[in-house]
Parts: sequence; structure tokens; C-alpha cells
Amino acid sequence: MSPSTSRPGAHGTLITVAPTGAEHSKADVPNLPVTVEDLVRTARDCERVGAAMIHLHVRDRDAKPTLDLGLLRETVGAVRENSNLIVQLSTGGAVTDSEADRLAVLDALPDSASCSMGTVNFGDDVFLNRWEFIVELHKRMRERDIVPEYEIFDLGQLTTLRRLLDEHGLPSGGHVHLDLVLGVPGGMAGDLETVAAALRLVPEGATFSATGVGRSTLPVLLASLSAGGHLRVGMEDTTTYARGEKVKDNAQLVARASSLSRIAQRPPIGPDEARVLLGVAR
Ligand code: KMH
Ligand code: ZN
Repeated sequence: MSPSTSRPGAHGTLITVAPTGAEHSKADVPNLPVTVEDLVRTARDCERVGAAMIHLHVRDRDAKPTLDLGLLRETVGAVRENSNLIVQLSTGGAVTDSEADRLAVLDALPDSASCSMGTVNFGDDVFLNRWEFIVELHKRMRERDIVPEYEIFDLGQLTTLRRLLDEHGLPSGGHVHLDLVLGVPGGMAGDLETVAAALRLVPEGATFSATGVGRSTLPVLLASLSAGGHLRVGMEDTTTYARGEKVKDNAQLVARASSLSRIAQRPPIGPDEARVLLGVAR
């Protein structure tokens, strides 16, 4: 795979922040951003220190994960109004969400949405992504001009991505961007060897980011930077900053990713450059 060096932005680093996720409880992680106001503040703070895209899950009044369409629309609007970040909604939701609710997320018309490429054991649960469901997500995103980020939890899911593109064509914007999610208990391991193995299977011309869950955060971040990849960081994936030290907030993780990107001579790109890189029209 050549990390599409001809595309604008390819010499810098796209940093995506995933601030919340669906797995951590507010009781366990009191500084987790869960309200619309929290997410707006997080978006602003993270943009200031180098994020270009935000990957959003929303929570209800009790801070429980929800796919409520009204709340999703409100959140997309509020983050757009208060930041220039590319707004990406999760269609992964929580492991308990139905396919119908996950498809309906697209009606909130984000700039981008995640599209998971297969079923994976997810701790004690199963994150179910049937082939027909993946195809439906891919098609509906194209109909709505939403740019997908293909989420890859295991190596075989890169084969599924190739099949999807071969059988159903390129996504909206014409560019393929994927995110390697390593270190999920049940998914691919969060280490250098696995990042390298995944890179051999990334479609030609695609860009990729990588995120390591939990203690694999730093090894995966450094491996991705060294391979010309982009980065996703945030409290969805890790709530520990260093051994024995909790994450202060999402901006702390973005700031660290920005510093390491600069050291690697691939400084963070801004949201406008990232839009060109990913083919986001809005
Ligand atoms: N919460 C996980 C079950 C995504 O956002 O698209 C799925 C997930 C992936 O987080
Ligand atoms: Zn997510």
C-alpha cells in the first residue's frame, strides 16, 4: 500500500477525536463528555490543539448510549455551528443497538459516518455486522453524500472491504478512508506486527488512520505515524494517559497526538485540508 502521497494533506496527519463511545459509564469515567454542551466544548478544545474530525456517539439524559435521531441531529448541528471539525457519526452505536436504528443514524446527515466491516467479539459481547447490513450502510451513505470511514477490527475485515468496493463501487467522494481499530478484546492485537500485517491489505490509494484501545494506544499511534498513517485518539478508546494516570480530557490526548505528529514531521492538518483529503463536500 502506498499512503496516497499524491493527495492533498497526505504529508500531514489527520487527527480524529473519538471523545465518548458507547462503552464507558459516566459513573466510572466522570469526565466523559456526554451532553450536547460537553460535546461542543470538546469539539472546540480539540480543534484548537489539532483535531480535524470528531467521531460522535451520543448519550441520553441518564448518560446512557442512545441513537435517538433528534438528539443526533441536534448534536451534529451544534458541533457544526461551534467548530469547523468534520462531523462523523457512529453507526456502530452500542452492541445492543438494532440494525434499523443504526441505519437511521444516517438521516441525521453527518459529513461522515463509520461503517464497520465485520462481526467481532467485543469483550463479553458480539458486535454484529452482517454482510447485507454492511452493503446497506455503504449504499445509503452514498445516496446521502456521507463519506464513510470503514472501521476494521480484524484482518479479515480488510478482505470484506475489498469485496465491498469490488461489488458495490467507491463511496461518496470517490476516496477510501479506513480506520484500523486495534486492541479490542476479541479483535486484532494492538501491536506493530499487526499494524504492519494490516497495511499489506489496505486497498491501493486508500488512506488509513489507526487507534489502539487501552494500553495499545501509544504503540499503535507510533506505528501508524511511522507508516504514513493518520491517527484517531480519544476517551472512547482510552481513559488512561500514562501508567496510573487518568486522562484529564480529550484535548489532552489530541495535544499529545499533535506533538508526536510534529516530531514525526507530519504536522496535524486542519479540517479544510482534511475535507479535501477525504472527499467531504460539505
Ligand atoms: N461501540 C462499538 C460497539 C463505531 O463507532 O462505528 C462500536 C463502535 C464502532 O464504536
Ligand atoms: Zn465509535
